[in-house]
Amino acid sequence: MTVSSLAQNHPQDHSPARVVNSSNEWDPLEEVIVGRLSGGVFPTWQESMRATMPPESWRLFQEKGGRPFPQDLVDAADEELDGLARALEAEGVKVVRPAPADHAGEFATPHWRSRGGLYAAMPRDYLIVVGDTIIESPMSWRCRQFEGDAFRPLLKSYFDRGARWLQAPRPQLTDELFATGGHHDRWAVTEFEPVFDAADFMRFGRDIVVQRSHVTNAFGIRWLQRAVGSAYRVHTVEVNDPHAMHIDATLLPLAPGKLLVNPERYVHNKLFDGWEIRKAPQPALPRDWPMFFCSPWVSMNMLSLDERTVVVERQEEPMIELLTDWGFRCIPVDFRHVYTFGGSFHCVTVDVRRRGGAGQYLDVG
Ligand code: DAV
Repeated sequence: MTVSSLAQNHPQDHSPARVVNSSNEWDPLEEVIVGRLSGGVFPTWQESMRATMPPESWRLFQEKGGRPFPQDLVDAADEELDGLARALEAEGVKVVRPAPADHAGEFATPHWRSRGGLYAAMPRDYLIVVGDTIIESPMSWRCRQFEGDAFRPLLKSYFDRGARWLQAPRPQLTDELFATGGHHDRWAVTEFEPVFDAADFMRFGRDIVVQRSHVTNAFGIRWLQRAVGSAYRVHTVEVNDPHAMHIDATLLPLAPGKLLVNPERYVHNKLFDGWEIRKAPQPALPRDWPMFFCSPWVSMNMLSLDERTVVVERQEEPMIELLTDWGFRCIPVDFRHVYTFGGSFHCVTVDVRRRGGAGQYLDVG
């Protein structure tokens, strides 16, 4: 590639080190956002949640929407989030956090109202970095409509320092979007308007893999493809997950050629021809652990610091064994109390900057 074609690719780039720069899940991590749980409230119920949330949570959300989570659980999870931040800093990674916020405020649009927001604990659900661009998602849970506010100071600061900053069209989230009441054959969202959660996408350099889910429709996937442009190619993959919401407890690339998969959900795909695929071990979490939002498979929801180093939950011993055997160095961090709120290390982070560019890693024929 000539110098002039590089310049055309990045006309806005005035300095060699871009403040936002990440195209995959494994290049050396330099800066990361770590979420925060304090001020979080139970989500306000909407019918489309039935498709993804554990049945024990349905009544809880219906009754407690907008009210604070139990303080002792919040404190325990926030302590673990602080512990993750310290572990990352000890590895030389710059950690930034959203400011503490109160998510209890009611809000309404001309079409619907929500008893409150949710939290700023899972920035991966909301933000995706593609190259030098950071994108805010059009999330389909009404209670999450203003979740991005907690991250605005960070986004403005990245913009000031040269990042490209996009927000997907604000979704209306009217009833037309939701295919509930037995009228949907597969997904809880229709094609009324573009919606997605950023966590349904997984980045492999110039190729981005996405799953359709109960929060991500084909319209949303088309929007993201056009927003990132032809330098990137978005591939929709099939997964075996009737409750699909977020791809990062289904497949996780840990290094070029090394893909960790959920043995219950992964469906063979020729995109990964030439990759070594290993199955995640059964999660080690006790069956009676409170899980408001997700399955115990967040055991495989991990964060890579580089091609050899993975942050892993301290008590997931079978996972630590598998990773060590596969040649990785494990950084064990306590995180079970965060699991309760719907995610682990990948969900609670956004890798803002990794050292490296957008290579080609997948077999796209
Ligand atoms: O396994 O319930 C969790 C993914 C969270 N981002 C699951 C999906």
